Amino acid sequence: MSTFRFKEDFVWGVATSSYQIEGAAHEDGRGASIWDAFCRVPGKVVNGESGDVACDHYHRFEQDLDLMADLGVNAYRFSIAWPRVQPDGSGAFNEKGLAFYDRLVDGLLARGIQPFATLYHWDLPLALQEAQNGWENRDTAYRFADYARKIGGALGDRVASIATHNEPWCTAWLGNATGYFAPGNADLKKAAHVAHHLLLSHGLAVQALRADGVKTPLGIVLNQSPAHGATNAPEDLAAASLEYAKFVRWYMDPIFKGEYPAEALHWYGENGPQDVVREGDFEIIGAPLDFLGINYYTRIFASASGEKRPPGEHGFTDMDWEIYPEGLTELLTRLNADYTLPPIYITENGCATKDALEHGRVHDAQRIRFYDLHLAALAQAAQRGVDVAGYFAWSLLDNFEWASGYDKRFGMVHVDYATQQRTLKDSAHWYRDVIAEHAGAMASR
Ligand code: IFM
Repeated sequence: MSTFRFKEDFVWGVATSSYQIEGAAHEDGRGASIWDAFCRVPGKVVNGESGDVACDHYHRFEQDLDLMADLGVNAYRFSIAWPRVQPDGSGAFNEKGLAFYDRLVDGLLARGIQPFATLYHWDLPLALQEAQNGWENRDTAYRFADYARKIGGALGDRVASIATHNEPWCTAWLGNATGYFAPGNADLKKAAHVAHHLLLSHGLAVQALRADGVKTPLGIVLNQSPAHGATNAPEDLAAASLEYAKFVRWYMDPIFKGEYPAEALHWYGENGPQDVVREGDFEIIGAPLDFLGINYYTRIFASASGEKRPPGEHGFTDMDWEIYPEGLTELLTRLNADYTLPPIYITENGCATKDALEHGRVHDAQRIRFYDLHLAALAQAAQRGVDVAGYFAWSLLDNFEWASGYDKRFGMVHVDYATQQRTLKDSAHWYRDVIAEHAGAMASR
């Protein structure tokens, strides 16, 4: 018996993204993405791996939809590969690519599963990067809005929601400040420019979809964490406040308050976004939203004093991320106090664990505990007045974990990459029971 309860129409989902699962990188007219190119740069991805084949979901999606139906989820969050539907990121669209998402959405609806679409989960058409430096260029925001309109027209009548971006912090920061992700730039000013253009593209897309009469709920997905100082010393607390401003408020404040946080702007100094911010941008970025998606994995630990992160009550995942469920309650209650927000979905939450497939079973007890603790923390936030609409476990399948390649497994379904055999892990059985129990409890009310 689980200890948490959610409202009657709570959305129980699983999430994935295009480049991480689809494969079929060179089929049916798909263009190249920045990740196709990045994976070929020696040393960027563990074992030189790529999403060329991944989970071969492009060919096996019917089987994967059956898995979801078997789990009893009522929603599936997926992303659309921009280069699959518009190979160059501008100009002609690719009918075969669009047809794939058509089949996917229809397959979900046929199984009673609500499709939650994300327009951008990091796979920018390579042509836009090569021709105009991708998100560094303001024009890419306008190309994104055109692409959004196309998807709105093609799928808007059938999907349950459209999120513009997934985790723009990762695109901006990991892709451009540290070079850890595609396109691999290590330049703070570029990162600030990219972040601004991502936010702008979000607002432009929302405006364009609304202008086209798309009625689907629209939102954005942000990765967020509370930030804690190593000690209560003023320098540690100041470090935590700055990290929170750079990670959370850098995206939330423009969208919900119409400005960048002064604290982080000060830190960026001459490397900030000022050269690319134009009059009227914040009105576009602040276009009203129907939902906010939050991806939660861990907390930020900030130490100016050199104090190390303590081992923690729940330990660490295979990504070496601290398991800190109470941070989810803390984050959501703080957001609820700081902003006027639309309903919130937890659009990702999960953990990589060292899984072993033995005799057809994967005993991923750590993952079950992780989900259990975080769902309880989420229910706490709901009790404290946060409007929590749903939860998407990351991820349905083991998949291509970006710079970590296939080494890290986040799925509740195990994938044997040599055979593409799917096996439900213990956590998948557990999640099915939780969903069923919840549905049963609701029915007997
Ligand atoms: O796999 C990623 C996903 O693409 C974005 N959010 C975090 C996950 C785990 O690292």
